[in-house]
Amino acid sequence: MSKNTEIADIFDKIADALEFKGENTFRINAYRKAARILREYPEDVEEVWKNGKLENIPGIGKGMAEKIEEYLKTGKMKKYEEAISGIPSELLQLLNVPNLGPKTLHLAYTKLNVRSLSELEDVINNGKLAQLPGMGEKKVENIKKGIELYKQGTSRIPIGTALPIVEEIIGELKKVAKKIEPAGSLRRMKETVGDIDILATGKNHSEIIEKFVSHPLVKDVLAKGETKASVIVKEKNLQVDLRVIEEDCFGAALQYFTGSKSHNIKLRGIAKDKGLKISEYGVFKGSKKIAGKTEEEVYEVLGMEWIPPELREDRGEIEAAMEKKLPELIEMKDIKGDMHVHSKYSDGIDEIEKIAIAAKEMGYEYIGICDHSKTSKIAGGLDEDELKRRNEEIDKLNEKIKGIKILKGAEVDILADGSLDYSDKVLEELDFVIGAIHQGFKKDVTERIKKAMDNPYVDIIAHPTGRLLTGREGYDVDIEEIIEYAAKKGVILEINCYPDRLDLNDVNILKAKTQGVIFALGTDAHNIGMLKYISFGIGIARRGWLTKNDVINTYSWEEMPLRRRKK
Ligand code: DGT
Ligand code: CA
Ligand code: CA
Repeated sequence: MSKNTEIADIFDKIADALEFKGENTFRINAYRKAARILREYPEDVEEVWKNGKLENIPGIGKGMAEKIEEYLKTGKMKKYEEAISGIPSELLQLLNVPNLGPKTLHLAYTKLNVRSLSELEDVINNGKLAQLPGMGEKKVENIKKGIELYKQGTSRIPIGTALPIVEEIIGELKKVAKKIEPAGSLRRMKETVGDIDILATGKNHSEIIEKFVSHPLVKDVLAKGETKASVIVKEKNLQVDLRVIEEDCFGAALQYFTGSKSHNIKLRGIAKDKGLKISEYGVFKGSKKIAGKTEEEVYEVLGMEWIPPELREDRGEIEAAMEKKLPELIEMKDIKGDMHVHSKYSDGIDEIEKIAIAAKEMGYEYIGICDHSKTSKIAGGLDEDELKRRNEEIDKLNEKIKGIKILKGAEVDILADGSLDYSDKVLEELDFVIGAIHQGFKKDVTERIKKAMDNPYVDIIAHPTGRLLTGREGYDVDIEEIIEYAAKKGVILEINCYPDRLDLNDVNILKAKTQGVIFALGTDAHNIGMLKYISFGIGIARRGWLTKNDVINTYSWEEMPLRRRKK
């Protein structure tokens, strides 16, 4: 784990502890903000400190810089020890349970002596929690839901966390393996993964296995045999399984271990109907092997087109492959720009110029700068004057930098009554507008989003469900109603590519596509390093069966089918 993450975790724990103790929100937010900045900062904080430049990190003031320095020097932080003193360690973890606030947790701790998840579940089941002042059945029901989410969230890992780990391991194994591929849910680009499955071929099996179990990321070796090994890596206790396969059945093994299980079960049925047998070793007619070296030939002997891994969920892909009617899925090379990037004007780290140059280097034609609007104060939202200044800067930069168009966008808050945070006149001056819920997650969200969609200047709705893969349940929103209304009004729905969000998800994307909705990919990048998150969005889009035409980022700016142009 990098020092950035390590210190960010400590700041977050301080914030948790202060929250639990009921201290002032201003101080709590200061730690949360510092944690977020460190987590997202592209450079190694230890290096920055060594160069004496800690206070140059935007948003890190003197007080926080001192605490960071103290930790880097001594491995300790006094403020942290002080904040957590007197609180049982497992208790603070529980603040990550959705729908369980610090006040309720404090009450459960002081009145019912709850110190752990299992004790919390006990007082829910025996009805004692519901009897506490201010609690009641409904609140407890919500906490119970939160616990379920929490349990899922802690056992599965977002693909954004898993993929870099896998790439590091595979990079190392490439030195000794002839072929090496990730399989399982990771290859299918599922938003979270339970464990990682890697397949390899090569002459010297034991050399590959040795290299794997002795990788610097490995914490524990669970099993080590001649063709298979399982390890736990340091970060997030993720389990990684490696199988070394004979080359002539690599395709069959890759197909088998990519799954999904339901996809495989259906294939097996189809094979059987044809008098064939399919296994991880190949496809067999009697005792004769008729396919197995490549995945393509496995699908071919079953009478199908090769199916992209992202589709293998038994959602109709097998039927489509038999009729040779699989969609031509969107790819990275189709993407002409990113529609959701924050600049230094709001809570991003980088100057617009730097973002534009980075986007150009990625081969983009345009980049949509979307800063927050004025009501999002903690996120540095812009008032009308600041927005005007930012727009003027964009105009100047567009003169100056050739080969990339910078778009004047905004991520505009949808307020409590469903109105937008800027007047129509201000919205009209922008190139495009993303409407977003950032407050009142449980209050009339469906109605508010629909009302926002009535405004002709709202082109896109940001992260439509608001869920976070690391634990937040999302808004109280009827997503089906939103999808239907978006289709009716011609509003674009965002696929937010930020790895904690991936919102809309695959299932909702497919639902929306079926109703004729189109989509916008936006990384929600807060620094240029995050522009690469676009690949997670493409993965989810492919899982939602999207083709090039379904996504506005594949159009040139002039031809982009924005709603404001169709009036
Ligand atoms: P995960 O790890 O929970 O994110 O999901 P997967 O899909 O990676 O599942 P995993 O790691 O349990 O197994 C990897 C693949 O192996 C799975 O996608 C399909 C295949 N597989 C596992 N168990 C079975 C099974 O009982 N029958 C069949 N046909 N395939 C299986
Ligand atoms: Ca797996
Ligand atoms: Ca596995």
